[in-house]
This record gives sequence, C-alpha cells and structure tokens, in this order.
Amino acid sequence: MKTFHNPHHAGHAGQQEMFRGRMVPCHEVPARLDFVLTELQRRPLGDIAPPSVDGTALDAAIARVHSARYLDFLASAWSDWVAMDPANAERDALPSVWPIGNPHAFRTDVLPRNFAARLGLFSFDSGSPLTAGTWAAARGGAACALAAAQAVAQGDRSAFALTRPPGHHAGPDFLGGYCFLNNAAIAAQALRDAGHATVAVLDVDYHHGNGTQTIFYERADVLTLSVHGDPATEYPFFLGHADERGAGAGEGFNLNLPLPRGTGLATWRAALDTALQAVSDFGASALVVPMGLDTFEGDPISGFTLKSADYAGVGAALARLGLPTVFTFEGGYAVDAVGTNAVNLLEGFQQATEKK
Ligand code: OKP
Ligand code: ZN
Repeated sequence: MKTFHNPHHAGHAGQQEMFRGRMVPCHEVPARLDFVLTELQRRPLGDIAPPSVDGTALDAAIARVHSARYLDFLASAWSDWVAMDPANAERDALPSVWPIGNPHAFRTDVLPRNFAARLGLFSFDSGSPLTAGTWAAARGGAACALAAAQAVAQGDRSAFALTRPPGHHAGPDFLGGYCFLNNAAIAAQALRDAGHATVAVLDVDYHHGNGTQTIFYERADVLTLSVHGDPATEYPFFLGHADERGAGAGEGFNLNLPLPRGTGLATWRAALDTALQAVSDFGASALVVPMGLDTFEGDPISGFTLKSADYAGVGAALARLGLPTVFTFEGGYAVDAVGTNAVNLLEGFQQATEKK
C-alpha cells in the first residue's frame, strides 16, 4: 500500500477553537500526522512519498465536488482576512455570524463583501480555525486523495492519503468540523471519473461524515455509509440520523448507522458488518474509507471504546470486501496513540489482502 503524505500539512495550525463559550486549544494539531508517519516508517506497508499530480488536474478534481463560489472564497480567505485588519495576521480566522437555514430568514444567494460575513456563509461551526497555511494544506491534501485514487485506478489494491486537515465534514460549499476540502469525496469522484462505475464511501470516523453524505445525496453511483456517534447527542448534531436514505435519484444510496455514546467493539463491529453487507449488495467496484481513529477508548472528544488491538480486525474486515480501496486520514485526537491505531488498521487490511 502506497502512502501519499501532505508536505504542506503543518502550515495549517490553528491556535484555538471556540468551545462552549471559551477558547480552548485545538485538538486537530500537526503532531497527529507526524505520529502516523513515524509509525508507518517503523512498520512499512509500502512506498511513502508526497503526491505528484498536475496542478490543473488537481484543481479540476477539487471542482468536481466543491462549488466555484466556495473555492474562490477559500483560496483568498487568508489574504482577505488580513486585509480587514493587518493585526489579523497574528490571529486565526473564526466565524461569528451565520445565515441559518430558513430561506425567508437570511439570504445565502448574495455574497457579502464583508469577509467575516463570507466566512460565516461558508462555515457551520466556530471550531475550525482558518490560518495562513490552511488553503495550501487543504489543497495539498486533495492532491494526496487524487494521487491515491489514481494509484488504485491504475491497479494498486489500496492506497493511503495521509493528510490533515481532515475532510469528511466539508460539503459542496461549506467548511466545518476541522475540514475544508472533502478528500474522501474527491477520491471517490476521481475513481468514478477513472472508470469505476460504482463507488462506496464507508466512513468509520466517530463523527458522522455529513459533508460526504451531502455531496453525494442525490446520486445513485456513489453509495455513502457512515457508522458514528448518534447525532442526537454527538457532533455534527444536525445530520447523520438513520432515516436519511438519500433523495431523488440517490434514494436508497445513503446508509447511516448511528450508535449511542459508550458503544464498544462488539456493537460497533456488528454495525460495520451491516455496512459491509450493504457495500457488497450495492456491487461497488471501488471503496473509499474515511479513516477516523477517534473511535478509540482514549479519544478526548469522542465516546466509543475501541482498543488499539481492535483496529487490525477492522482493517481485515474491510479487506474482505476484496475491493480496490483508498483510505483517507480523518479524525483521531489521542495524539500519542493515533499512529499505532492507524497503522494497526492499515496493516490488518494489508495482511488480510495478502492471505487471499
Ligand atoms: C472532526 B472529525 C470539541 C467539540 C467538537 C468538532 C469535532 C470535529 C471532529 N471541542 N468539535 O470528524 O474527527
Ligand atoms: Zn471524528
């Protein structure tokens, strides 16, 4: 399994996020990726390299899943933020005003000139700081996702996009949940565009993959599935319920498996098996796994109780689908365990593949 790692990731380094009325240190820190890279070097699964993809092809791949208006905003967000006030260069950009989703309450079709208003228009929480290097880091991550999809489309059994910030909460035209560009969606769409007729995206992060669900909600060619903490109590709260099954042509092509906070391996694995069966029934020709390790018992912001040794079995179960598979790195905030947990999963996948 080749790993494509993002050399620009550390340029995205938020200082603080808003949490219940005060600013707290960011959970989504550069060290997360470094721990995974170090563990992968200790237990190699294949070549580790930065992605080499054509810039024009990359921008086209990103534009397949995100709106032009959102991408224009993101690409110049940092310079627009600093242009508001030179002192902003020392501060992360965080939104503080949002147009809530009633079309008769606030307009979302008119783009405000004010940057703070635009930041609110394109985001859904105040926990996702945008920093000087955010755009380069997010775009570098999309390059990892595209390179991993290309490797798999050209015959590799699997590939790993090792990048941060994560992506699965980012929608067609919004950021949030520490995510800016949806790497898993970019990989899935790239697989479709490379000729895979049907792609499944099976999200195993603790948090519902709302951005991915939204991107593909009306499509029958990409099945989206997510096993996650019940949004009744868990972030992102406003999506991820079991009755969301897709819409229009996509009716029946989304599956959510919410589980209560406190869920342990046995129940979580039963839900995963349900999702795996749905991927088989769908007849997917390729698989994308947004791989969050925040289902770990030691995760500081999550509520499941998987143990480090459990992740090998998760990887093996995914391998049994027998599909070309792209992994994208998502959550996992127990920083000193995230490398072990990620490589346990990927190694479990790879070993099960070799046995076949
Ligand atoms: C991103 B990913 C914690 C509040 C929750 C958002 C969590 C985003 C998780 N202070 N903040 O799915 O791992
Ligand atoms: Zn998560």
